[in-house]
Amino acid sequence: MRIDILTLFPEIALAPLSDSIIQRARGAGLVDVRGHNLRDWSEDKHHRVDDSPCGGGPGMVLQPGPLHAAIMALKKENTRVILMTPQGAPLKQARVRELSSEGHLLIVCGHYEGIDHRIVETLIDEEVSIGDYVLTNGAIAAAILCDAVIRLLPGALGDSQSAVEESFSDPDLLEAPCYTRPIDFMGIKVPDVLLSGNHAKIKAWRREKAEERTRKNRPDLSDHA
Ligand code: 6GU
Repeated sequence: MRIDILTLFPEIALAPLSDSIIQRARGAGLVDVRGHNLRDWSEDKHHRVDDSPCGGGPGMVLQPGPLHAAIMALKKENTRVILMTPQGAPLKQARVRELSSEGHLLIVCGHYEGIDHRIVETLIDEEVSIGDYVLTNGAIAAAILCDAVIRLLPGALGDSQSAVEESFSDPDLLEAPCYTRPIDFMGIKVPDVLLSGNHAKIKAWRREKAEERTRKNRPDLSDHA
């Protein structure tokens, strides 16, 4: 897979992808990730890429010229062009899984108030948000999307089971609590059932705890009452 990230802050987007599991996946050649600075496509002598919003209001808007030139230079025949924006569709694991089988992603990062909408209409395939809160910088959101996609590439995870098992799990149910040694930590014991060796009982216990946790932390997910 190839991923290009177009942003005013390539180093912010790439920093979280330069260590640990993701760096290992990059080193193994599973993915080629590159950052590009939008300012490199500015025709302005001060490398300007933004201007004030038409109709008034606060903040600045990324101008269409540099974005158009950059996207046209970076996109190929098979490219999926994604805009990171809090106005996008909320990212879900199912979509991450679909994106992980694309050949080429071009991730465009919004900044300030957003990007000129003529670019959204003509060159962007989909707008993606990583959640209902506002970040200063779409490059942070781009790094998160990349991490989620790259860990699903075959061979990225050390224990290849992790991604497989997860892909069969219920998207409307959180995972059960987990424990490890020591069995007694500061007087708090690991639940006996997990030490019982009774796999049917363990499975039932995990289901019950998963539903309990989902009710508490994600009442918006389907009803586990
Ligand atoms: Cl994709 N960008 C920014 N700037 N803020 C966000 C976001 C994206 N998703 C949620 N908040």
